Amino acid sequence: MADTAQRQVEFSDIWLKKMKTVFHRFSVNKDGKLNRDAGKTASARYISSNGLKGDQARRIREKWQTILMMLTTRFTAISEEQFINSLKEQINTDAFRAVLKDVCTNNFDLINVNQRGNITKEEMASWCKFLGQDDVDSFFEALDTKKDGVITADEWQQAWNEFYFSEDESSLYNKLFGPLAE
Ligand SMILES: [Ca+2]
Repeated sequence: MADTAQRQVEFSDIWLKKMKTVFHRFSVNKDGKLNRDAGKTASARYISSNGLKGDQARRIREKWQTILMMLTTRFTAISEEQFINSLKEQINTDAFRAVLKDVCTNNFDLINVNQRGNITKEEMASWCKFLGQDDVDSFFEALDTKKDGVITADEWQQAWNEFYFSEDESSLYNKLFGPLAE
């Protein structure tokens, strides 16, 4: 498990499904595109469901925009096909892995609404709601590998590495972005 980040991705069916899932989870506007508008819609939804105001709301909006810009790389709007092709081109490069690490950090920061360093179960429940992930308890338990009741940045990074680089069909992390797309 420790060497996932070094593994070469071979674009298996399970991997393609996972990447499609990411696209569908973030392209919330249902226009078939991932773009900044999708970021605005998603952040508005997230801010409202967390009841955030002022600086907290502003921070969340900025995080969403950062994540969306990183996910769409050089495009302003990206289709599912472009998204998958762009991932195939880049996933096995060191440059992409560095960017992905940044996206992961931004995502951790986004979920960590209360900014206390670790993600609590309550914070994760909000994120699960966004993902359409019903079983918060088992999701949280799978992520909390050190079993201390919070998700640390390391645990989150580990989950992202497994999700993006593992092609194991039975990995606990396959549902990191919610139920898998078909
Ligand atoms: Ca933990």
